[in-house]
Amino acid sequence: MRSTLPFALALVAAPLGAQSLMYRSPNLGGTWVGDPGVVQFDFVHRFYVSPGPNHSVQNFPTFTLAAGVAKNVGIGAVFGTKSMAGLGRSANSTNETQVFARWRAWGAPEGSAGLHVSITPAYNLLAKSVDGELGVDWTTGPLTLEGAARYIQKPLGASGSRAAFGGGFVARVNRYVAVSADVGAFRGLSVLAAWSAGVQIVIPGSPHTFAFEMSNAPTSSIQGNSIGLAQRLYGFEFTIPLHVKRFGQLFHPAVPAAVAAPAGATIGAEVTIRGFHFVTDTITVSAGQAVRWTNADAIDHTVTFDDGPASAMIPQNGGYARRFDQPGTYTYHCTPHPYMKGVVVVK
Ligand SMILES: [Cu+2]
Repeated sequence: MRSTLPFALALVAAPLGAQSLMYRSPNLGGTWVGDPGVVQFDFVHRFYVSPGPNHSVQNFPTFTLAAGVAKNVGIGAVFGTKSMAGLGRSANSTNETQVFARWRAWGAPEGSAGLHVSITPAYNLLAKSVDGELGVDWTTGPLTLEGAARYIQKPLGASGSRAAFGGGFVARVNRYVAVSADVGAFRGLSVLAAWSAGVQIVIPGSPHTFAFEMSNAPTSSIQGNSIGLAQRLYGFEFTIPLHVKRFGQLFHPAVPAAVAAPAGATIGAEVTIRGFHFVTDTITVSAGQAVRWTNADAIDHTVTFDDGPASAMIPQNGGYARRFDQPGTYTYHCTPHPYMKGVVVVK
């Protein structure tokens, strides 16, 4: 094990920082901040089907692109094409862009138990308005309660700064499914409150989350999350974390880093991890020999033995080796994907 330990430590992967809909309802900005090196792309698509003979569909898409730039600090932009912020002095356009920064002032990363507080200063280019949101959420077990206090300098592009408030919850039914709802409204402005309800799912074996949503809010900016339409919109949201490091492989394909055999042992068998499988799921070696695993997937995996020893997260082209001195049957699995299983038989 002497030679595998430093190797394993060197491969401890960065946490899979990702914006997850399991901890945020559709119309609240939440308190998440992407990890440095992760670009977060969220796509909200809502639509309205008009009544009448032609049932024409109006689409209300909002794109969010954000990146972690330091620990607990992110920057980003929100772009919606069917904004109401253009009702004011910017009435010649409905394309709304909001740029923002986000500082997680309190709390551990998203999804952790306890209180989280984020401060989001923003500028709305359509309304020409300096906006901001103080987001708070509290997670305990399957429940996350959320609150938001917003400052909007020029609501809908009109002069006269206003406050807006929002609140909501997410209830996780199990690891993969949650339900949520929220409401947000301006104080002292005669526009409808924004509301939403959603069913969120984690796409198994991926860092992506997906939500089916019902709402009356046309965009997902700070202003958009505070204004409702008279119509009910249906749609979905999809979160896509992009790990910048992975794209480096387009230009500098990683050379397989062969793991040395543990001291005094020879490699008795090789196992490739590919397509969420240990390709040779049962292998046999002699006592005193080692087994070497190599990950051919773009996703990180682990080799975690039921009798204790475990690899760190193994990135693409990375590896792990373990020496077996005692005859027996050693079962193992992948920690992030427990359905990936394998057996080493030592004779
Ligand atoms: Cu895995």
